[in-house]
Amino acid sequence: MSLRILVLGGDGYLGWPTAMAFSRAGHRVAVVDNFAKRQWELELGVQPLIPIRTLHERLRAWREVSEREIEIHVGDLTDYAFVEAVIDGFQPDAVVHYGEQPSAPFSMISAHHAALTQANNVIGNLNVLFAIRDKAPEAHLVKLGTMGEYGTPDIDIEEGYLTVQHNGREHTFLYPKTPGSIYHLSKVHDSANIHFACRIWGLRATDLHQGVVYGVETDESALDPRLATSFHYDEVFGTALNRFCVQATVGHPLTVYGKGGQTRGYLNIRDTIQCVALAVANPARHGELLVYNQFTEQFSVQELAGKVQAAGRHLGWTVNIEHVTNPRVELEQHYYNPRHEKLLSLGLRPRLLSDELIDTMLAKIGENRDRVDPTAFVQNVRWAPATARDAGVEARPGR
Ligand code: USQ
Repeated sequence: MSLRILVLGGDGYLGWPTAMAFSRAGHRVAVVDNFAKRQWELELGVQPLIPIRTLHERLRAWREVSEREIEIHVGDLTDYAFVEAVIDGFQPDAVVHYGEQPSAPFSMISAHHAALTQANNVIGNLNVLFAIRDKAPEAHLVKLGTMGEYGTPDIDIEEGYLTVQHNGREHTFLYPKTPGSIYHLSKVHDSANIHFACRIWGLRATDLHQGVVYGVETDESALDPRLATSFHYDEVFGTALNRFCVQATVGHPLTVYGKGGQTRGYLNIRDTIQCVALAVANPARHGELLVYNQFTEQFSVQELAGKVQAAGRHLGWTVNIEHVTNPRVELEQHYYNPRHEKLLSLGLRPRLLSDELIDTMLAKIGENRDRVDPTAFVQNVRWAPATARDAGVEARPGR
């Protein structure tokens, strides 16, 4: 069945390949973006590894390659009139919402960047909720949240909810959140607002608590160089494995923060596309908020660096691992046991991180090695002044 799918943040690392995948699968797709991310890249002086065409050029290339059309709406999600007009006009069956400031370090640069992140993300998401309520109440919201909303609690992490027994009674709550950055907090606020919209207005939504994504290309982006997606390796927008692969390629030591025991859930960019497609194909009912933990396997940072080091050595490269001072405030050794069964039960077939997969990434990155700017690896964003970091605030529970 062909659906009408609106992809918010359709110019981004994940939004653009998602739009192409839905279009290729025969759905009618429209993308929304205001190119804010491109502006933030200019502000910080960083660029994606592979040259990225303008969105209009990519849409023309997509039309040529696939003989399919993707609609475009340029505007800001924090502008309610714009959001309402797009949702009213397109009447989506599903709204896939990636349209947020996506970087934890970016949100920690200054008060301005923190406020920008929370205002952009929280207000944009609120506008989407109101516009769905008033103009397309049948639409299913598929929202990209993050595993980082949970933080690293000392108990198992459930998928979205936790049932609490208290004084002989029992209630199921959204799982308690202890996020580690202002960015991750913005997603916690989003989750609470989405939960509210489902409980009070009867909206239908799926909140995907996604882990750290890696990978350079998808089936669709690989069809033509003009369709490449925005792959970052800088400290602010690059994620761990992507950064390590680029660092290995240019002979820069792998920047493991602190002890490297920080463990997170990871998934391949192709699995992001698969998970979002599964969420769209299995919509929530009215009044229901489905929450899935969207990752396929977990690694410590040190384990990841070790895998990249081994792959590099296999190619005859010298790859050193450097334990640099952790710019973040986070536990470097901790319990981590998040469940992630729901997407598997919907049919997710994970593409796990194999040596071949790292080799493929290294080869693709190698084609663009001349474009790597090593000064982008370290941008000195600090989570807290040294005095506050030394106080060990992350580990201390309240009284
Ligand atoms: N890390 C290093 N060295 C580096 C970069 C990162 O040791 O050079 C460590 C970090 O300290 C952290 C872990 O690797 O412990 C992951 O960091 P990351 O930068 O790959 O990911 P993170 O900041 O958590 O954010 C990314 C995406 C974000 C998404 C999130 C999913 O940028 O949009 O929400 O992954 S999750 O981590 O599950 O919250």
